[in-house]
Amino acid sequence: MKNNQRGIHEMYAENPVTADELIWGRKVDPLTRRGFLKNSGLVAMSAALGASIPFAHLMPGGLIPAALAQSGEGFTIPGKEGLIILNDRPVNAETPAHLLDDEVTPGKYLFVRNNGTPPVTTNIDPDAWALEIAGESAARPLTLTIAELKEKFEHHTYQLQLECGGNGRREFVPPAAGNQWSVGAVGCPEWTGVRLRDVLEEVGIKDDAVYVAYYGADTHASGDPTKVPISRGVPMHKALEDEALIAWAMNGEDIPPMNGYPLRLVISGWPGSVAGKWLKKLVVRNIVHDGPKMTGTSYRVPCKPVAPGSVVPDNEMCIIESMPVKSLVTFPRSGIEHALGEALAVRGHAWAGDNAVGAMHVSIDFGATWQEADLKAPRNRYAWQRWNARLEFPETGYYEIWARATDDVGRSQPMVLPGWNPKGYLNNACHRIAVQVI
Ligand SMILES: Nc1nc2c(c(=O)[nH]1)N[C@H]1C(S)=C(S)[C@@H](COP(=O)(O)O)O[C@H]1N2
Ligand SMILES: [Mo]
Repeated sequence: MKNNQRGIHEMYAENPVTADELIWGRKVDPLTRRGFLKNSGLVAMSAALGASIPFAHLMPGGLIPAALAQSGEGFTIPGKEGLIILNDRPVNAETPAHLLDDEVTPGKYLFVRNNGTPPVTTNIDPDAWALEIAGESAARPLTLTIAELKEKFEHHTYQLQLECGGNGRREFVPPAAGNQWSVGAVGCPEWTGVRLRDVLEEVGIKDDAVYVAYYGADTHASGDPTKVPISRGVPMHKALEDEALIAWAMNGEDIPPMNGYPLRLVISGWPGSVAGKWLKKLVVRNIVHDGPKMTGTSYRVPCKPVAPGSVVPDNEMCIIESMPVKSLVTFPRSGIEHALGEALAVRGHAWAGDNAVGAMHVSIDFGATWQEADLKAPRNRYAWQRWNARLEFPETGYYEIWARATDDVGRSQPMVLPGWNPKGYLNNACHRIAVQVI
């Protein structure tokens, strides 16, 4: 069954329309995505899912059933539990959706995204760790130890979401190179540190400052000491926000080694790549920062929509800023059985980059009708928001629960893939889980 599932994935990744036809005999109009399951296909799909599909006539074409779309085996890496390893050199691991159910993401469940080789931090003295603040637009360059940071500046704690720009990459057609993240390169722990703004004020920001960027203690995967794996930044207005932190603690404890111990930048709402781990140096720049992974196709998307597979010239690529509105179903876990006649309590989180989430809806009929879910306010700006719904099913069979968030300016998650881009960023298509009603 495992190999079989991988086969289905590969086929859907190659071409969802032909996959549909080959596997289920479902003819799909590639333009409208309308597909019609003939009796034999319906029988085959029901057999694969182990139940009849009451809303089969509403099921869109070219979409692998959620019950078959779940990720594979769970692994463990030190300090982490149940994460799915996507790459071991460097280590990249995501969290299955049902392990993201906590209001505040515990360290063991926070995903890991490494661009290079993490530093060895087992023998360091965290208080002596030094952070240098320099750059052509820093008036009085300075080096501060963590002990000095803690002593000199006010401490702040916020719950801040962190999502990799490539979260959801796995669904793009044609596929994009890079870690094939499913839905779990996201989390929302609580971070404690000092405001980046307070430290920058101490250093002095020159009038020509436009960007603040980081360097970490990790090394390039090639082993070449002259190369930097990643060095990204944000414009001044983002760096000066209240919630932009230089943090030494996560959930009241040391930051886990793989998430940046002993010091990291946490800037929320934008791709996680702006949140430098193992923070060694900040630079205040008088130009848009040009470090590794700021240029080319890295964390940049076509400024205007392009056809899937397009080659986009460099000057038509724009740096990703706010992440789009998105949500997860974190309970129940996909694939559960549920008794007919009982309401099913469903819940998850929703977030919207620099915005707040304004509304949350769920569907059990492949998006034909939607029911409004209860949505809580965020604990603070940039914290994800809890949503809850109760669902009733009309008869036994296979269902998918689809979840759709809308941000506070009216933008909703799409039900199919949003704009294709060369590196497969910003996929905020609706999350869906499978439920068997018995
Ligand atoms: N020094 C350093 N900082 C980094 C990275 C890295 O590879 N090195 N990866 C970035 C990316 S792409 C993301 S999505 C987040 C991931 O944070 P996490 O591994 O703590 O989940 O860290 C960012 N900060
Ligand atoms: Mo990322």
